[in-house]
Amino acid sequence: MDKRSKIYVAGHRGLVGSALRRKLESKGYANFIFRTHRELDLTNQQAVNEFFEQERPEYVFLAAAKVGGILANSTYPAIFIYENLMIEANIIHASYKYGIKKLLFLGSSCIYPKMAPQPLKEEYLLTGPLEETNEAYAVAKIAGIRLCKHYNQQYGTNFISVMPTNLYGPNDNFDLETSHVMPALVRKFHEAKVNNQPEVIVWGTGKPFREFMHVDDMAGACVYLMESFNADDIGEFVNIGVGKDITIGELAELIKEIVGFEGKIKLDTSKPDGTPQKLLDITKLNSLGWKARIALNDGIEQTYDWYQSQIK
Ligand code: GFB
Repeated sequence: MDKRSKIYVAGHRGLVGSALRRKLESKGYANFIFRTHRELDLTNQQAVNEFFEQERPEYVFLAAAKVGGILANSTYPAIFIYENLMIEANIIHASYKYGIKKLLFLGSSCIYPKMAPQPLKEEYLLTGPLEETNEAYAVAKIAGIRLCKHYNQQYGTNFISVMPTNLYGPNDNFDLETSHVMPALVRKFHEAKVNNQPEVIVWGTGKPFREFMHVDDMAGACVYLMESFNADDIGEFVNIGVGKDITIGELAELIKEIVGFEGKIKLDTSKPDGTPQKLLDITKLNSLGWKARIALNDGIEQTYDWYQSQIK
């Protein structure tokens, strides 16, 4: 990529897409194409083809996806599998058809088997059954990885896939029913503090482990990989994580402290735990020369500041 390259960031208003935009702009890239959901329905093949024909992007960051936390994933599996399959298939096929130079596809750490050994190495893909609460989303993301792999294989395209761990940061979804745990707990502890509530409800047993990465680190890794490597250098895909995880109980304690809530934490064990652990093995990423920089504590503080700035 050079600074004048025409870059399409699909999903530029979401958590990952907005971070990619910030990162690319800060590095001096200036020739972007963006479309809001309303302007372009990515599940519509004809609309996607017309958009590529008209705009002819050179580089594509495929950060558009139907995403959500554990409850949304398990409540709306048909929507999660359908929308994600359509978005991926349409953009990846159009990227091939209109001869783009390179594409980066974002998967998710939930693609790995539920009971795979930890940390999760890239080669564990498709070696066992998936976690039930997000199987629909995971199957769609696995299809995306394989679309990239097989288009590269058959058509000689240059489509890279990355598997991020659980991400958080500005522009996340803070809706309590559909969000991931990090934004949900930031909001719950904040509201409990300002309303002087005695307790905050945390779903599940608090025992599952999760690995959290600030989305600015994620965007840094994606831009670094797009600038420096081709699909042949990377292999089928590369994990993007920080190499450390904590339990949901520990996360709740940490957010409680950062927000300054003084009440109690109450577990709601009627809610699902999801997968017990999904710590990524980041040996490959490190060997490609990249490491995360943002400490969890600092990332949560920054996210909490951002959240407060939005609700004023
Ligand atoms: O982040 P999360 O919704 O999704 O939940 P996953 C992580 C853990 O936090 C689960 C617990 O054990 C939840 O039960 N948790 C505790 C909460 N309190 C809350 C709360 O208030 N809200 C939420 N949402 N969780 C997702 C997948 O799995 O990971 C997606 O659903 C995606 O497909 C994403 O892959 C990265 O980490 O379990």
